[in-house]
Amino acid sequence: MDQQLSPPDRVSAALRRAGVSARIEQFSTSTRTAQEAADSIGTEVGQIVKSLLFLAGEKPVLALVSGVNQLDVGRLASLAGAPVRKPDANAVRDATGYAIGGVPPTGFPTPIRTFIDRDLLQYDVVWAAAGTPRHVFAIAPQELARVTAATVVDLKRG
Ligand code: 5CA
Repeated sequence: MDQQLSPPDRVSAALRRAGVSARIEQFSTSTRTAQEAADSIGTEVGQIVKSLLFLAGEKPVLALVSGVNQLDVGRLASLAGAPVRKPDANAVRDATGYAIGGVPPTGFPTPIRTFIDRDLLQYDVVWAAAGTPRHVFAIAPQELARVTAATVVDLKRG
C-alpha cells in the first residue's frame, strides 16, 4: 500500500481514507518510547498509544495499549484464540511496513486484527506513532477504535 510514500505519508493517507483529518506532527526530539513521546509532546504517558505487534500462530495481531499500562499477554492470547509471541524487529517490519519505535496503529499493507486498551477511552485525545520515532498524531480514542476496527477490551496486566 502506497509504498512510494514516506512512512508518515502512508499513515496520513490511511487516516484520510478512513475519514480522519489528523495532522501528523514531527518532533526534533525522540518519540520512540511512550515516555519519550509524552515528554516531547508535553502530555501524560497514559495518553500515548503503544502499538504492540504480536504473532498469534502465524497471524499478526495488534494491541493498542496505554503508555502507563503493561500488556497482559495471556489476555491477548485468549482474545486471539491462539498462543502469542513477540516477533523480532524484521517480522514487525514485514507485517506492518514500519520499524519498531514508529509502528502506527493503522496504515498497514494488509489489515491487522486489533484490540484497544479500554483505559485509552477515558481521554479526550490520545497520541500514536505515525511511522517513525519522531512522528506522532493526535486522535480521539473512539475515532482510533473506529479506524482500526478494534475491539475495546481490558488489556492491562495486574
Ligand atoms: N513511538 C512510540 C509511541 S508514540 C512507540 O512506538 N512506542 S511502543 O511502545 O509502541 O513501541 C515500542 C515497543 O516496541 C516496545 O514496547 C516493544 O514491545 C517493541 N519492541 C522494542 N524493541 C523490540 C525488539 N527488539 N523486538 C521486538 N519488539 C520490540
